Amino acid sequence: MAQAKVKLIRSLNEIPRDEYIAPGHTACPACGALLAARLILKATGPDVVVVNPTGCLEVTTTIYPLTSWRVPYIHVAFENAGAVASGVEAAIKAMNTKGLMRRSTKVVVLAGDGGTYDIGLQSLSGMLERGHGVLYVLYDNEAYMNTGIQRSGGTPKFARTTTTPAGTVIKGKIETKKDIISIVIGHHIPYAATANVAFPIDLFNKVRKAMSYLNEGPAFIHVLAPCPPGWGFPDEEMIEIARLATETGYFPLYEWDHGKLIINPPSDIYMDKARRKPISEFIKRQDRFKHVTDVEIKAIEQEIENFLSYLRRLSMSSGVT
Ligand SMILES: Cc1ncc(C[n+]2csc(CCOP(=O)(O)OP(=O)(O)O)c2C)c(N)n1
Ligand SMILES: [Mg+2]
Repeated sequence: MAQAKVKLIRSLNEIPRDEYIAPGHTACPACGALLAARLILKATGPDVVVVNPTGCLEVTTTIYPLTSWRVPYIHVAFENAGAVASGVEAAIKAMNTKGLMRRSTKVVVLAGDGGTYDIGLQSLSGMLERGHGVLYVLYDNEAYMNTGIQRSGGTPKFARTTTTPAGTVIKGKIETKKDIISIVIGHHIPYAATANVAFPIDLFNKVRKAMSYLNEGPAFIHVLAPCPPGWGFPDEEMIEIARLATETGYFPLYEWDHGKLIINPPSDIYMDKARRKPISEFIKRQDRFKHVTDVEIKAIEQEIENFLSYLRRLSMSSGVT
């Protein structure tokens, strides 16, 4: 297994103070997506080209004629972030080969769940299949937030959105959240991981690690980015809610590093049901789950149990490639 060639950090003080997204953007207070993007760019540093499909992160940072981006930035259509990122990466390679530039500029996609689970999935798959050395970050606020909270393939079961109302016929979304990491690792890329804005050291280190692997191929990071207006909780509770997502097993932290699945702290201790917080602590604090009763809570609990045991099996059976 290739080892990450980077120094990993252990404390918040080691996260650089540099900001590559300028203030003055119009993101909501406590926007998980904006925080994710800030942290990610602190880890990549400025020698990157950001590719960002339409969504909240884009509309709040690029209001004509202004921009908050202090790094080169391309806004792309909803469906083609993977294709555009592939082109930019190939162009950088070609220009270096032809002696037109001598830089190791990296390409980073920052895409929402709608742009990744659903409409951009085809171009993401093409990018992964062709093996472009691009870091693709999915910031997951679990719905199409920018257009007013419609369900996506990343919306969890039972969540109420404007297209999955909760009433007498259905209780929010009927389908289960897509397992995007399993789809991604099906492309046998060097690195894929989950991360959460409430665990910034883990997130920072995963970005650094992913960047160090880009000479071998693509890397993918799935970041949970809660949305206070979309999920329905007070702004000041954003980090607490994000932390509960991991502490209840709802959003486990793990990484797929060269064919081996590793369950990261603190999720390793939450594999044990007795040490996990009850899922109701996460669910009951959000308006999108207001209609949920003990019956649905039991079903969610069972889904978590099933997914964690799948992860456990994968971590035991996965080997070194
Ligand atoms: C092809 C296409 N279909 C629909 C839209 C309208 N649209 C713009 S942003 C958006 C929602 C984006 O959702 P997501 O990717 O989850 O990002 P978020 O807004 O949640 O950050 C939609 C549906 C569009 N711009 N292009
Ligand atoms: Mg979204």
